[in-house]
Amino acid sequence: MPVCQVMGVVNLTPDSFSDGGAFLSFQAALEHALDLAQAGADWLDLGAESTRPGAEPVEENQEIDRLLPLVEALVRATPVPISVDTMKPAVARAAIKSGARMWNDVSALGFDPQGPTTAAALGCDLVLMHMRGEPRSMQDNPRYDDVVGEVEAFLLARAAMAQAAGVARSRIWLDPGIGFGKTTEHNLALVRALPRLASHGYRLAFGASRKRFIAALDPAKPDPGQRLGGSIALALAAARGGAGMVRVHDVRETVQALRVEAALADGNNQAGRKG
Ligand code: HH2
Repeated sequence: MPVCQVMGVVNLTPDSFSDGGAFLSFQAALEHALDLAQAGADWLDLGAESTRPGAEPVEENQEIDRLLPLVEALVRATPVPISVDTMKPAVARAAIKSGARMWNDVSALGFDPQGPTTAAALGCDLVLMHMRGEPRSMQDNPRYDDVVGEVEAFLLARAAMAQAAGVARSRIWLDPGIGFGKTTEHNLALVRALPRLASHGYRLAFGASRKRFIAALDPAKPDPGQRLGGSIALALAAARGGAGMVRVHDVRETVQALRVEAALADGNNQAGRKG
């Protein structure tokens, strides 16, 4: 099985759905990020604007003020590369200048017309994620005729747009955007379709950790902190489906699950993941 990297989520937001407010202070966020690095994260994804359904937008300067001290401190404190989860080119630029190595854009360069040229100039890795609508309203009755075909066409079009602006194909990751304007059935269809999405030669990123549709599939309707089982099941399904990276909150447990999966798949427990 090919290597599936693990990206640890670090939210510097007061209102993220699973850990909102917990890591708002600089010190708490730094310690949390270093814990995730210690736990085996291949990437640390720092976000200062929540994208959960219904979330309110954050001003550009506020996002930069929240993020930059943490990017700078982490670049000094750990060799694990930093990703910045933002829709704003100016925020991505500031973070990359401070040492971050990936722009994770849930708007797939759709938020600001400067997005494609900024991404090309930065030369960093770039995650293009599918979202239907915008966070404030995206879960209001999302509809598709063919969710897999529409998400696939959108992602390929955004990748082509990025490449036309000068982003190297090898830098691009595509992400189906689990939970972003999708019902449980849509999410399940996209997980099943990962091999098809991976067939275009772009690397695939995938994020389902602790998301609401896990609770929708469990009669106990657990809170976000109690969705580890479903999160791991989805991370394994993603790895099997060809994802090159899973974005998760529970890094240690996910790394362990992926190691076991890789050992089973390859008959050699060094083959699937490093270490
Ligand atoms: N999901 C969230 C945020 N960013 N980025 C990518 N590439 N893929 C995802 O699935 C994805 C993402 C939502 O999760 P979280 O950051 O925990 O919550 P919030 O958006 O409330 O900060």
